[in-house]
Amino acid sequence: MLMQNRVVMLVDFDYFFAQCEELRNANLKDKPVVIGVYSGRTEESGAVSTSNYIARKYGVKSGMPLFMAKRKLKGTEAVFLPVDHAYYDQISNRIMQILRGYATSLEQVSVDEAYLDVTEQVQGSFEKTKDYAQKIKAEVKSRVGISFSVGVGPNKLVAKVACDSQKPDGLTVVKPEEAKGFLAPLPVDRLLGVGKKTSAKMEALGIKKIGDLASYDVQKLTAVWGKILGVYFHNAANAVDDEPVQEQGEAESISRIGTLKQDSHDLAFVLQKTDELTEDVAKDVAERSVSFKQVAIYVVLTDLSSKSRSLTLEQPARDKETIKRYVKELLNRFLSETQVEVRRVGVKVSDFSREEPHQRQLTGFFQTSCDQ
Ligand code: DCP
Ligand code: CA
Ligand code: CA
Repeated sequence: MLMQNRVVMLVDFDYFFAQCEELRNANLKDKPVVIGVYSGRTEESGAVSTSNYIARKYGVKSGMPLFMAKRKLKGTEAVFLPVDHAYYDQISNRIMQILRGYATSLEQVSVDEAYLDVTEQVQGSFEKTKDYAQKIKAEVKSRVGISFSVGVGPNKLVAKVACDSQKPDGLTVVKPEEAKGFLAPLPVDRLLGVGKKTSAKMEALGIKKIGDLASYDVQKLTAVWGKILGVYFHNAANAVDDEPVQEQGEAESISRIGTLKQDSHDLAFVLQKTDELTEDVAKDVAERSVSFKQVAIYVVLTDLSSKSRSLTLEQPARDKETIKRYVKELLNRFLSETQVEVRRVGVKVSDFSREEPHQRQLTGFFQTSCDQ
């Protein structure tokens, strides 16, 4: 089979966790913002998850201890915030959903990264990809408010390196005939799978740049790293990568979590909040056109302990009322087991399938009959 010229895009959201925080609090935008993972041992202990580009100018980096980031930002108006994964997942899902509409296949590789195969959409033309990428950027910016960087190439490997070469809000297009030349001057560790150890070993062999690796004898590479890895390095350096953009299965769950206006042990009061959350969960379910078989609640109590309860339905469902009914049942049971008040509460559906729920055909039947 003749391999058609592919057009592959990598989308990587800019300073993602920090940008999400800026989105819900515009006051942060002109200040250094650091998102921290607090280990909980002392108030200060923990590491930097990410930071906005203002904080990066002061030398703040992901993985750095928080006390060090604080030291670097001393005297500034820096804001430190704890990670809020549920919120970032929510934003990520919304963007991924939009991106899906622009590609034949989408492969999500992390919360803030996805490969898109857009060959058909741009008719295999790299000339058209710049406008196409701009259009996607503009739509995500206006609908969600998040900016991202894009790399376009003839395969995933080149798209990834292209994306990394210009951030934030970058757009880098590398045509097939430019790919080898684009990679050649870059250090070998820019290739996926070449870490510190490997690059040190390569340097000892006189291989520093990707170009050095591309022209290095492949037999010698396999002698050192074995056949699979040796051939991979050789191909990668030569911009050869046939890995398809592969849809992963459905995301495991859709959830929302929120804080009650006041701590409470009252079922009706807590239900007001979960009903509100269920509205959003149900919207996502409808948008993704999936059915779920599991409904769960997540509860954070005033003593900060957290609990979850779930139940499995006999038939897959996709409607809001089903979620509300089972959330009520789960909450009712839960509240009767504890005296402690609830502080935060979450709703989650999971165990997805795409099959139409049994009832829908019936409901559809009744609706059409009534309309007539
Ligand atoms: N992350 C983390 N710890 C790390 C690296 C990343 O918790 N050591 C999290 C926070 C990031 C998110 O993953 O927001 C995505 O990671 P990226 O490496 O893509 O970094 P950013 O999106 O923050 O910044 P960039 O603009 O460089 O992509
Ligand atoms: Ca990113
Ligand atoms: Ca990333």
